[in-house]
Amino acid sequence: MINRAGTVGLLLAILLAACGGEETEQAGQNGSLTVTDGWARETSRDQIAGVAYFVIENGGPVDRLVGFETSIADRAMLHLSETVDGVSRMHPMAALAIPSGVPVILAPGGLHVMMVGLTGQLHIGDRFELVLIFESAGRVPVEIEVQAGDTWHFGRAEEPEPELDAEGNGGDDPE
Ligand SMILES: [Cu+2]
Repeated sequence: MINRAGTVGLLLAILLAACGGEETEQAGQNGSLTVTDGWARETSRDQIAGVAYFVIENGGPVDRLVGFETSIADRAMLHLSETVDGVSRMHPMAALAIPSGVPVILAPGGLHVMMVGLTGQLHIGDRFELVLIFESAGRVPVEIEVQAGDTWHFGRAEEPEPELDAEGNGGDDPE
C-alpha cells in the first residue's frame, strides 16, 4: 500500500531525478564514471563510417569499456590508430581498461570510436546519443556533437597536425 507520505516521497524522487537528468545532460554519468567532451567529425555525403571521441574519468574502481550502442550507425567499435613508418593503421580493440583517477582520452591519431554503416551524413552542429557499455558500471549514454574536420580517417596515409585537435576540443585540458 502507498500511503500519503509515500506518495509525496515518490513525487520528490521523480522531481530529483528530473533535476539530476538536467544536470547530467552534457556529461554522461553512471556512478563514479563520467564521460565528457563527446564529439564526432563531420562526414562527407559518401562516407559510410564516422569517428567519435570523448574523455572518460573514473572515480571508482577499475572498469572496462566493452561496447557501444547508437542509432546512427549499424555498429560502433573501439579502434586504435597507430603510425608506423609514416603509415597510419587502425586496430580494433575488444575492450579498454579504465583506470581509477586517470582520464582516458579518445582523440584524433589515437583511440577512437569507429561508427560503421552511418544512417546519414553527420553535419556540424548535429547531436546524437552514443551509449558506452562498461563491464561493471553498465550503460552510460553520452551526447556527441558533430564538429568540423576533414576526412583524414580514410583519405590519407598521414594524419593532420594536432592544431585540429586543439581546435576541436576547445583547448580544454581534462587535468
Ligand atoms: Cu577507426
